Amino acid sequence: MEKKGRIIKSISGFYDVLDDESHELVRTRARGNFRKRGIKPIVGDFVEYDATGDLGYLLEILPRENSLVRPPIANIDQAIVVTSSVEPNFSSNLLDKILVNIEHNDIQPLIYLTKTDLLDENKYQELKKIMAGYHQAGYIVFDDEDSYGQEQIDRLESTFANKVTVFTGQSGAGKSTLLNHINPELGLATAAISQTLNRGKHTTRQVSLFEIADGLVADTPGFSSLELINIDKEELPTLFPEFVEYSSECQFRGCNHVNEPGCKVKEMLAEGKIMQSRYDNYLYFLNEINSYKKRY
Ligand SMILES: Nc1nc2c(ncn2[C@@H]2O[C@H](COP(=O)(O)OP(=O)(O)OP(=O)(O)O)[C@@H](O)[C@H]2O)c(=O)[nH]1
Ligand SMILES: [Mg+2]
Ligand SMILES: [Zn+2]
Repeated sequence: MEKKGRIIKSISGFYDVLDDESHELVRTRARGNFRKRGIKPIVGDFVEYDATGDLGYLLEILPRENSLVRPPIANIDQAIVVTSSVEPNFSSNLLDKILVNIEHNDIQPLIYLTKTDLLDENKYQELKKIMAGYHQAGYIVFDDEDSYGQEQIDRLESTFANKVTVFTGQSGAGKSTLLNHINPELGLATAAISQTLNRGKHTTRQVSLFEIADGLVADTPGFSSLELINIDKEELPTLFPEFVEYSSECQFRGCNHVNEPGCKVKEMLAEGKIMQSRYDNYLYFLNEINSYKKRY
């Protein structure tokens, strides 16, 4: 009998489907015809499946609204960008790159700062100023001095209802730790970062979705570095929300905000309304995109 549901876990060729109606978890396999058609089911996919025997079979993957490659997950509404203040050290370049990739996929990013307990008061205030810049740029920011204080956790959880939320960010940033604070029963594995490399140990190995606060939430494997995937130089300025806010007032339509006269974005930069670090990273990414072009 044909049923509908959503893949919430994928392990070595099996897909666990949460049934739309019964709300039960059904283990399924993909039929060979998926491979022939070049389709690989991923977590988050809405599917039609057949569940007559012990093991169900996926029949159809419904069209995806969006999908990420790293981690492989589909139909995502928002991403919590877990960002450590130290260990690994805060990098505005990496944060902006993550944000750009998320914006490119039409997913709403939220910034969550961790490990503030490892900062002295001056360093925390410095970072707090930077976070205020992100807030002004249009992002929702969680940057309390107590990274896992109940009030902030509650505020984060209140954004989950009726959405799929992914936790993303650098390995070792604290994604699994944050999820364990949200629900201690998850008991997700966490591990201290390598002190010699100042890098996480890639503790989380697979994507799975949990039902939390009336939504679905995914822990994902962290990364050490990131590329700008499928983003061209015309799209890049549209992935900085604060540039978009002013670009209609640039003298030239399609202004790249680099050398054009009458550029409102550069004017706002000069006035301190746009963060210098964001603009610098924008130029840096433009360069990077140009160098990809030469390589391929
Ligand atoms: N002092 C301190 N340590 C933290 C904080 N958050 C996380 N940690 C520690 O940082 C280390 C890495 O945390 P994880 O939760 O494993 O990081 P992750 O982002 O899930 O890493 P991957 O699974 O590798 O992507 C663990 O030892 C945590 O205990 C924090 O706010 N303060
Ligand atoms: Mg983890
Ligand atoms: Zn401009």
